[in-house]
Amino acid sequence: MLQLLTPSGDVLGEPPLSVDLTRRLYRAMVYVRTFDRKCAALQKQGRLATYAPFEGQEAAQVGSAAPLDPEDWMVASYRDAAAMWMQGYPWELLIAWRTGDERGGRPPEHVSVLPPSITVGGHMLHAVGLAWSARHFGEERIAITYFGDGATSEGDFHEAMNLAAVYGLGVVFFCQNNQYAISMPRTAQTRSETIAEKAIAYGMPGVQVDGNDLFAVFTATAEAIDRARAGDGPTLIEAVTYRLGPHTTSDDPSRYREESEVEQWRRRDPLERVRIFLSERDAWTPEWQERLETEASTEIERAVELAEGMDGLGPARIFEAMFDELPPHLVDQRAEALRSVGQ
Ligand SMILES: Cc1ncc(C[n+]2csc(CCOP(=O)(O)OP(=O)(O)O)c2C)c(N)n1
Repeated sequence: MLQLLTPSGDVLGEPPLSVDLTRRLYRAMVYVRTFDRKCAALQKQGRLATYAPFEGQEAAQVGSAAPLDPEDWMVASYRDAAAMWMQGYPWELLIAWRTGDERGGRPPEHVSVLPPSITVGGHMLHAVGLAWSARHFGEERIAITYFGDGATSEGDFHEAMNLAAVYGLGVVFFCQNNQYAISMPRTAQTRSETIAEKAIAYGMPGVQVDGNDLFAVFTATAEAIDRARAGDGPTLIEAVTYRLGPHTTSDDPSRYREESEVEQWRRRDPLERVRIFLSERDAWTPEWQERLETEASTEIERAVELAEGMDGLGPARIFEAMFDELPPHLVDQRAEALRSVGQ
């Protein structure tokens, strides 16, 4: 497993990133953690439908999205708001989507990110299609797709990996092995010793990295992106990490894992080791931390206001997208939905 920055903040070898870039990525990790905690709180207040937290996975998402070019495609899932934000998806749309507002699933024109997939694994094929299309149109852009350890059991994962390898497409398959697919532990998910080794069967490079290590994630992903852009085909990256929170806000993880395990992973906090690294180079102070947290909170609060301030669509909207002429049972359902809100 590739590790370049240990949990105690020691660098193994030369630091792959400048202090300045490390500071910028640390700032991004503080921002996404603020977003994550804010969303979990909003859900408790009934302001979000449900929420899938990513605390513990900040280095995996920020470190892998950082080396992308702005026009590179990103195809991710419900837990990947941090990576999506890094690639230009606005906070307010990430929030609106989580309130159940379909407009949150439509990124601005210039943002090369697909709406998040809830269907586990299905979206990896879309990334392959986008890379194929880029090749067809002679574009430089590559595609990265994010998925969990559980998604590797889906047929779609195998189809996507095989097609990308056979055609030598520019795809980075980025698996966040956060140890659980809801309550199913990684060890029960596959008999493979690692997820990275699955790459061998498809004839592509597979790399396992410490997913809580910003430097290792950045380095491995940057290499995979370079390879994809050079026309040398896809790569599978397994980022070994941990979901510190519940699967979603409606899950009780104490039913399937021990608190001691969570504590063990808290000691491998992806932000803490970068903080130590910066601190030892006089590039972090408590005042800067405080300022970052305040700025992040203000920015996210503003996004919440924007998301909540969007005009209400009303329940009739959900009946408008599919049919030109509604079938009779949906006419009845629409009437019932409108009655329920007094319209
Ligand atoms: C095709 C499909 N099957 C089942 C589900 C229900 N489901 C939602 S999340 C999840 C677990 C996914 O685990 P993993 O891929 O490891 O990602 P994580 O949630 O840990 O990020 C399941 C089974 C779904 N959304 N889609």
